[in-house]
Order: sequence, then structure tokens, then C-alpha cells
Amino acid sequence: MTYITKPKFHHPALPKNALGYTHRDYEGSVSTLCAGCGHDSISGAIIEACFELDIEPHRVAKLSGIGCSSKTPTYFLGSSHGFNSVHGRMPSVLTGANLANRDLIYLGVSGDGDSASIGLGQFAHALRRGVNMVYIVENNGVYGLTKGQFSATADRGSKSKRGVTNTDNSIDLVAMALQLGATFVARSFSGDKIQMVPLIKAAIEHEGAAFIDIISRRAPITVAYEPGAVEVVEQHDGSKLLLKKVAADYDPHDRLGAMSFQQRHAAMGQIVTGLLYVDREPEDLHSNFNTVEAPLNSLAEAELCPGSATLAKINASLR
Ligand SMILES: Cc1ncc(C[n+]2csc(CCOP(=O)(O)OP(=O)(O)O)c2C)c(N)n1
Ligand SMILES: [Mg+2]
Repeated sequence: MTYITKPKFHHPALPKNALGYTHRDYEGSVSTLCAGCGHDSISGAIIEACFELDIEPHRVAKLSGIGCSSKTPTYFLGSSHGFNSVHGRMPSVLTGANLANRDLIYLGVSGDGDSASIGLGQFAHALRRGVNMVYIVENNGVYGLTKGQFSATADRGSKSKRGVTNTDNSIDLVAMALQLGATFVARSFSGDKIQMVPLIKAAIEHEGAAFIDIISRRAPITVAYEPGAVEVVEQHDGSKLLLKKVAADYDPHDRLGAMSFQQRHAAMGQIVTGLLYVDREPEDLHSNFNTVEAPLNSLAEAELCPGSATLAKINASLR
């Protein structure tokens, strides 16, 4: 069985948002992931963010690739549009959907295997084109669904559950997103709901390519650490993850500053978290392409077929 539906009844006094919806209206099926998986905490943060933003579920389109992470859209926003695509191909499918209908909120959910291994090219091009979307990578450093092989984001020298040592250098998706021109770049940790929810809300409201790398633990853990602080998280192989949260006086509007901040801390063995960069005036693919505002499925024949005189003019301009 790939999904389990939830019972419909719920407590009559559940809190409601401005639309009169409860959290239940933003949930999906019961998760079939391993108990305690960080991916489920990320689903919980997405549900909370959409509830708090009073989003109508039918205005969201969730798209994903293949992997445990890419399965998670089944476990949230059960009344939204959804498309589970092919391994590593979520970005191009999302781009196509977005070009056809810019009225929806596009939420791309992917894994580190999906985005940093097989889908690296797709990841790069969707970000550099400025597709208006929230792109979340649930980053656990492994191919979880296929039993834990190293992904391209696994640290060099880290040990798998079977004792194999990773000899390859790792890819930092945040560093890449900054270099590629993403207009919103953030990182968080699955055990830090206090940090995740506002980041997801801000990414949804951002009108451009918003990327959030969320480090996802395969065992339950919660953290609460102050801005500017470093949190040490123990890994399954005994190694330690050092999370460095941006300080209150950090300037998130400086792309070069964000790049050097990320690199400096990486050199100290620290992974920076928080809103690392945001462009206050993002451009998106539609403004670059000068596309029509109306969703393509609402255009009538007269707009879609402007007549032979217009066609002759276009042909003449190409001679
Ligand atoms: C074209 C193709 N190659 C390989 C696979 C096998 N496969 C399925 S999921 C996956 C990796 C998933 O890793 P990740 O995206 O990190 O997701 P996780 O399960 O860790 O959340 C692989 C290699 C596939 N489904 N399709
Ligand atoms: Mg993974």
C-alpha cells in the first residue's frame, strides 16, 4: 500500500484560519515513511506555513521527482494539484506548468539525490531562469528510497550505515543556488520548526525562484538555538553536524556577502542556516519572456489563432 487515507472526523474546536480552515484541511494521507524521518517534519512545516498564510489549497500545485522526499507531497495539501514526475525532472515539469498558468503557487519538493545527482542540470537551469516557485530539497545526504547509497551532498569522509567511506567531494546546493542567481536562498534543519515555518512562508510570498535546502535527519531530533549560535547535532555514524544560524544583524540582501559567509563557515566545518539571500526586486521567467498573464487554458480561439495576416508578418520578420 502506498498511502493510507486519514479518518475524516476531527475535534470540533480545532483552531481555524481566516478562511475557516483547520490544519486538517492542509494535511494529506498518513505518511508511510520510516517513523521519525525528518521529511515528515518538513511536511508538517509546509502544512503550518500554508495554514498561517490562509492559502486556498486549490491555488497550490505540488510537484516532485522520485525518492522518499518526492513521495511527501502525498502527505500534505491533499486538496491541492499534484504531479509526481520522473527522477530529477521535477524542475522542467514545474517550469512547463508555471508557463501555462502563472496563477498558481508552485511548490517543488525534491531530494538531494533527485536534485544534486541525477537532476543537477535541471536544478541549475530552473534557478537561473528565475521560475517563480518554492524549491525545497529535503537533504539527507543519501538515496533514502533505494536503501541509503551516498548522494552527491554527502560529506567527504562520512560513513554509510554499512561502513563504506565516501571518497567524493560534496556539492553544497546553497552555494550553487547563490551562484546561479536564485533570488531567495535559505537553509534550515528538519528539527527546527521555528526556523522552517517562517522561511517557507517567506519563500511562498517571494515572486521569483526561491530555494530552501532543508537538512533532513533520519532520526527524530528537535533543536532550538539562537540567531548567531552554533548547534552541534550528532549523526548516526558518530560524526557531528555543526549548524550555524545567521545572526540578527546579518544582511540578507547582499549576494556576494552571502557567498563568502557560506564559504567561510564551510571552511570551519559549519553549515550556515537561515535566510541567506533575498533579492527585493526579483524578476521571474514570465517577465523575461513577456508572456500573457491569463492561464493558457482560459484563452479563446481568437487569442490563440490571431489570423493569417499576423502569421505573414511573423514569417516576414524571420526572413
Ligand atoms: C532514472 C532513475 N534512476 C534511478 C532511480 C532509482 N532511484 C529511485 S529514488 C533514488 C534516489 C532518491 O534519493 P533522494 O532524491 O535523495 O531522495 P530520498 O529518498 O533520500 O528522500 C534513486 C536513485 C529511478 N527511480 N529512476
Ligand atoms: Mg536523499
